Amino acid sequence: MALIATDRHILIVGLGKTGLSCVRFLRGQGHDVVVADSRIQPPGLETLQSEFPDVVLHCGPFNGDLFSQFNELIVSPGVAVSEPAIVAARQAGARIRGDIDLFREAAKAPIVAITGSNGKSTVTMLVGEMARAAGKRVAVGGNLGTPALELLADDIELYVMELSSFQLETTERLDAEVATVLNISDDHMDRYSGREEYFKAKQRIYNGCRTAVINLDDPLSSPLVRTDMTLRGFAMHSINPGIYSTREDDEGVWITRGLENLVRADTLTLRGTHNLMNVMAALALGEAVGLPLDVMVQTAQSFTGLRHRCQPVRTLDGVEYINDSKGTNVGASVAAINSLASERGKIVLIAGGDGKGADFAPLSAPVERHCRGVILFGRDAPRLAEVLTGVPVERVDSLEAAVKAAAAMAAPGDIVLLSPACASFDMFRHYEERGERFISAVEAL
Ligand code: UMA
Ligand code: ADP
Repeated sequence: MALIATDRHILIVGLGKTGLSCVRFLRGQGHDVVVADSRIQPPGLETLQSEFPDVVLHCGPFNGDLFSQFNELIVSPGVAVSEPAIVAARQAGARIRGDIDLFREAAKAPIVAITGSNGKSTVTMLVGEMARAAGKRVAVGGNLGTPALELLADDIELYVMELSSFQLETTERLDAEVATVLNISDDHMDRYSGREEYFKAKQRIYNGCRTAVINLDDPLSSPLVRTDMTLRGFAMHSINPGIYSTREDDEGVWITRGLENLVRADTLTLRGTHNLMNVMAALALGEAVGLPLDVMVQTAQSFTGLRHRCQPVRTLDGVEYINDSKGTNVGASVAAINSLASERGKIVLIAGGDGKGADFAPLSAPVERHCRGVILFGRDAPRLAEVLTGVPVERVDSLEAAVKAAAAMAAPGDIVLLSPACASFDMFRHYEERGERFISAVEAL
């Protein structure tokens, strides 16, 4: 396609998955673009050179003088907008935004937008499955893996998007049909100046939304600025007209809608209280885009969840091994421990890695209450040990050694839980690799 003459001088910052998707999209629209990546060998290098040999790429430390020559920067989620070169470009008058803004301008179908500290992927996948089961042509992606711009297609009837705080930071307006902040607990404190900045980034998901789905148990889930949006809610044990909640009777725990019992928790394949919240959120989101309730309930019952999220691996000598490698922050691991705690036995927790600057203190009470002991590994093991003083703690050098130590500590009826409360990047490529290594080590026992 011939390039169009325009007064937009666009710099794409980052050449990972997102950066490449932005090059493809903007070139597809006939725009000239330049790319910058602070890495010497960015992952999209070869693909860019073969697909767009004429696109100029600057690798290596960001340069404020270069950035300031552009009037529009499309910044990848892995790059903070507080980067001095980006700040310089902004001061020189550039518009700073991200791929989600471009996506929103081009998307012709309604958007279901999901953020929160934990549960995003589970809820996104579940809403996607519900929409598919209801016969909708649906595209599912965003932070989940497929960059937003790669989902765009004329025949799509619904977009279901997982959005991270990094993506929302550069999103001016989303105009989602329905949006939610599932919950807020500390994460990515190495990227933000504090909780407030992280929380404000998440809040941007509500900009221009028609309906907001809020977690009534978490005050930080509600929109700070309420325009003329409709509010729908979900909460544990709080029966109220119009909201999704839970109730316990002789038959067990139910998910309810208003006063009506909808589905019994023990008929869901997903385990744990946090997953009841996830199912309630998915039902409320689906309802807001007109998905039939019976189809949504059936889908929720058969939904088995994603790998590495409280995923049962095997039971050996009466001990169940569970892979929660996606438990990459404190809130996630607290939820996993509380959800899996039972009368039958105790939990032996395997934790550690890169804590991303988080405060680990909220782990201490649930660990003391529900854990037989903790096996720590990885970079922030010493910081974790400082707060986990109420139970026996062992330090090891590898995940394999952690699995062996946990097996030795566990008694029949116990659960060995890998839920690291940390990112994996100090020792693994990503959380998936950490989870697969855990599974192999458990299978080798
Ligand atoms: N990077 C540099 N220099 C650059 C650009 C990137 O060092 O110039 C580094 C970043 O710091 C980061 C890595 O490269 O460590 C990848 O960054 P990226 O922006 O190129 O990432 P993409 O490959 O485009 O993938 C991104 C999301 N990654 C991040 O937000 C870090 C993916 O989420 C997402 O699936 C993808 O877009 C498609 O939308 C991953 C993630 O870890 C799964 N997300 C975080 C999380 O879930 O906690 C937010
Ligand atoms: P995200 O995409 O936000 O990281 P996932 O659905 O992948 O969320 O789940 C990641 C981990 O977070 C799970 O393994 C579990 O430990 C925890 N988790 C999931 N849902 C919730 C929730 N609603 N509240 C708290 N923790 C949760």
